[in-house]
Amino acid sequence: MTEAVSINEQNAVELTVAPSVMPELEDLVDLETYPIHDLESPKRQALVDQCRKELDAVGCCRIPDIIKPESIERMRQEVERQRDEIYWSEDSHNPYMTKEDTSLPEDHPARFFEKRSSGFVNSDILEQYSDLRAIYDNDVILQFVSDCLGIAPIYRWADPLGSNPYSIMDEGDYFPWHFDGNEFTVSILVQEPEKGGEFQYYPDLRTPENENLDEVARVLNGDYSKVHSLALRPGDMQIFKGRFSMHRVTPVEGKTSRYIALPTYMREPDSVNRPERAKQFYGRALPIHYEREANRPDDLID
Ligand SMILES: O=C(O)CCC(=O)C(=O)O
Ligand SMILES: [Fe+2]
Repeated sequence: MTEAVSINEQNAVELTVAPSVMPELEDLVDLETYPIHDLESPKRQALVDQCRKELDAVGCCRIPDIIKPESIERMRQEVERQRDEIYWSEDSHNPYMTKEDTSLPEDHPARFFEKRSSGFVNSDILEQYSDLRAIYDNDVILQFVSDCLGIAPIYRWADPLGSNPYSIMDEGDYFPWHFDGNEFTVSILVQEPEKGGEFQYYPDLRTPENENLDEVARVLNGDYSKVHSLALRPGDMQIFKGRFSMHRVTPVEGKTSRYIALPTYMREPDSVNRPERAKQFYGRALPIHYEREANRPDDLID
């Protein structure tokens, strides 16, 4: 067992000890309410049907209180222990996380830049017996997400930094409008801010065949008539299609930081973030990001 002292810059000093065994599925998920391990269970079938309906209707589904409070608390403590390892960045981004291209018309959405400030605990530094790692590695959960999406097979993302990070936002931090490099994301709020930090998204704004640039530009210019807002609560699990639904997180208000776990999934096993996106989000690009740059999941700008 390793002992770690961590200092939360905004709050108090906390002493917690990293877990010494890998949590099992029943330590992570409320299996009584949600028997996702029992493929024959009518309860599971009803839940999957409900999730599919929600995903079709509003591009996102929410499963309340599926992750056990003890697991949420262990994840919160893991983030606190990792506070010194958080990659913080302040940068300007367009929705595609590409560099400015001045050959494009000025009103092209790729020329719309907003300032982001936030941090990530990248997937490669999760602790050995991390609950987030356990959630991501669990095949029952993978199968469940696949069934909810109605897409099979799906794969865990091959990106070593972005596959299952924690996203961290302190007071005043803002995560601007963007599409993700991966197709599907499960989000699990680990610590709720006092105010703000609201997840907003436009369901299925683009498809692999259609960038829908005019509509993207309308949203960026402030037309939020088709934008949905998600009330995230610690313990809930959301499944959303971040590559196709443009989304953002509004500024966090108050001294309590917003922590969220973000396991991600793909329809194919090999592609990773483009190097530029890896640098902008996670602070560095690794050899794999350059080696696989030509290997894209679709022809979207990114
Ligand atoms: O913090 C969230 O809810 C989502 C963050 C996000 O969109 C991302 O990391 O790509
Ligand atoms: Fe995102």
